[in-house]
Amino acid sequence: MTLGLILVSCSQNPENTKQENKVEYEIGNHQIVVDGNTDDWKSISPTPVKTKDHLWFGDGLPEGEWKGNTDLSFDWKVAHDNGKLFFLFEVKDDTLSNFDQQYSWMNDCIEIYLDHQNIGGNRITEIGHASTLKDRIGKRLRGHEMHFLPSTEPKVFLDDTEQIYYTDSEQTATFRKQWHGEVVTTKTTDGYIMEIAFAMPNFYAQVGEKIGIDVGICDDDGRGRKSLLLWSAYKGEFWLTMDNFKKAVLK
Ligand SMILES: [Ca+2]
Ligand SMILES: [Ca+2]
Repeated sequence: MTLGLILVSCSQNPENTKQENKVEYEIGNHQIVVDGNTDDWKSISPTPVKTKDHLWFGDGLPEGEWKGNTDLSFDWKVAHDNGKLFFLFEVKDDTLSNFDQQYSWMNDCIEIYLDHQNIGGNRITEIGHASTLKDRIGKRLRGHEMHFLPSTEPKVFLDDTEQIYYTDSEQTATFRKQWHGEVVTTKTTDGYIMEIAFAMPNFYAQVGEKIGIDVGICDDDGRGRKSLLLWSAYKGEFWLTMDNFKKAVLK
């Protein structure tokens, strides 16, 4: 990974200062319909997140529980149009979650991390590894960690500093109403597909914007989360700091 070379310079980044570091990713303008049909994504190259290089081992996750790319791996795509961001996740997961775990991230769960202002730094103030989930409430500085459960009726979790991400406390209605959110899950023979689109309240997706972004997927095969694959492959506390998100420009 070349990412490490970029991180050092921005780890002390003061608040509200745009980072001018290297763009690693381009997000093109494409017209997408969120309907479970992936034909309109065909002209966009997939970004693969496969192999154990992407595994994250924090939070007590054991290294040996990931059994290979059929157990969990994914390709993802992203686009923008008319102020919105669009995502396609094509996931290989041999056993789908029952979605009965206490917290969203303990189920099969797609996670999108956005630093839409591209300012890096901590996403939540005064929070460390030892902080409780309740400690986060009301302390968001910037950016978002969003969760999407690929249940038959997808569940969306928008803001973990507004409420704890209990699986039965979804924010899907807010997502649809206030973020003009759209989300569709389709089961496949070896996993699932999710299409997601939204307009962030304080960000209009358009050509020239630079953002920080990372994506990850958790795997529950019946006994709670056993592995997590992260695009950036960053091994630290990715949910607290945005310094390690990849830099993308909207084209
Ligand atoms: Ca699996
Ligand atoms: Ca699973």
